[in-house]
Amino acid sequence: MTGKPSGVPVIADLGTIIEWLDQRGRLVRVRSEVDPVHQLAGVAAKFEGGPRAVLFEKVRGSPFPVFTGLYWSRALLGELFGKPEASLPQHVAECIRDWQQQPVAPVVVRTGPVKEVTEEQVDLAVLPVPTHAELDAGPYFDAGVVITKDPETGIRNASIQRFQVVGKDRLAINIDAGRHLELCLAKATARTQTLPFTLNIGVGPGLHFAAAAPAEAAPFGTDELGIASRFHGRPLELVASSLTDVEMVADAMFALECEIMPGEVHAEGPFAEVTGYYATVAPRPLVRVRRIHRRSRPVFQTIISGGEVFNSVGLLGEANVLAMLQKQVPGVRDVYFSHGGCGFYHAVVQIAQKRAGWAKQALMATFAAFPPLKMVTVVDDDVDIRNPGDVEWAMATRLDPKHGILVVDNVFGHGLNPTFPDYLGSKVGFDATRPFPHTPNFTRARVKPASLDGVDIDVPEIR
Ligand SMILES: Cc1cc2nc3c(=O)[nH]c(=O)nc-3n(C[C@H](O)[C@H](O)[C@H](O)COP(=O)(O)O)c2cc1C
Ligand SMILES: [Mn+2]
Repeated sequence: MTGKPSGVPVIADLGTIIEWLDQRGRLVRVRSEVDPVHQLAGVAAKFEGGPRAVLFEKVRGSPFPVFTGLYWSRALLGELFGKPEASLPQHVAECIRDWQQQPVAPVVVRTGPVKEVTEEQVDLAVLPVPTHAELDAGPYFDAGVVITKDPETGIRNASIQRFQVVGKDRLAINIDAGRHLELCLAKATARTQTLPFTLNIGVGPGLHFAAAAPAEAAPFGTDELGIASRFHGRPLELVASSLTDVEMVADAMFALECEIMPGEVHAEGPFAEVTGYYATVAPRPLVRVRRIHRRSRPVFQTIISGGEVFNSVGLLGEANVLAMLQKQVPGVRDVYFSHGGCGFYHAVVQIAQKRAGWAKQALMATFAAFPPLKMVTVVDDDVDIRNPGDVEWAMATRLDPKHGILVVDNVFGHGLNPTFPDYLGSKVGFDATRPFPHTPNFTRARVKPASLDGVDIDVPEIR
């Protein structure tokens, strides 16, 4: 990788991250040429969830390599951030809290690696944009950070959206209900203006997490790029665009200068989503790509829907729930968004109850802290919230279905979840904690821990 910024913390720059992974045996290198249509995703799927990310060195039809898998293992993420994996939500919550209390604004610098090359003409076909799942409508950008500005106030917003390639310089974008990008687009439309934005591809997890920070943590009107500054320990660097006043990320691998044309739409979908289902086909906003900037030897980043999204949207959701609960509900210890729950539909909350009724209080506060959640299960502090078997044990032995289940009807949820057509459905909370005060019949049986030091044991091979 040329153009590597010097003195930048590892997590700030994808090029440095790829070298770091390589040195530690955490990078699978696919040296043979792969087809970006289906084959790339099929090979990546073999490594999904494992301790290594994957670099595809040769991708048919493009001179640029493709990288995937940075987020599919919490063990890998924990090592990258230098934190035990179970403490990641707490670490993320602390960085966001520090940013809320003392924002560190990004700085605009004169130039950066992303400006090494500006393509003469916009032709999206030169980029190695993969087509992942069998029924996906075509190639998709799904790992780029969208930076735009509120057309009224000029305050920046950052987010991640999926984009289907629908022409040489055209994309169709999916903006879920309630996103800040939707608000910015509505404001631009009201002024009969286009909405300019930059699509920054190939960035580090500090910026990725900043963009994925939910609205509950980073309300509209705050420049959430500052969260990346907190993760990096120094201000995030941006560079000016050539066509509009919306900046690009100085250390990105690629930055596309784009605009959304108000009122213009194009069929978008199907696309294999994080739910394990295909997103529906519908007319969605059309985007014009006006200019492509890149490093001289860039790496394109893609995300296979699944574990990578569980550990980005999900981890950020966990961090927000944890921060809210620790303020509002005494005794809350930990939160986990289970992967069986698509990473952000089912929260498991651990509480050391101090008083009867607080487990239900935790249920309600959790739903309020992260609207996409559909299910919340609250367990005691002797239950391992990251072990689905242990959580089921608590439900099987401690949940009183008559009094411990809370159902809320007609409530806003995540539109990608097929049980929330048009973003409306029902949610369920399970209080799987012991009755308070605890009685001996709910004391968990345990064997006394024993040491194997100095014990002569013969464990045979199984034949
Ligand atoms: C890999 C990935 C893909 C995502 N795809 C979309 C998408 O297609 N549409 C969308 O509205 N949100 C998507 N999200 C979620 C938003 O980026 C996220 O909720 C973000 O906080 C929205 O920004 P906002 O709070 O400024 O509205 C995606 C998140 C990730 C991590
Ligand atoms: Mn926002």
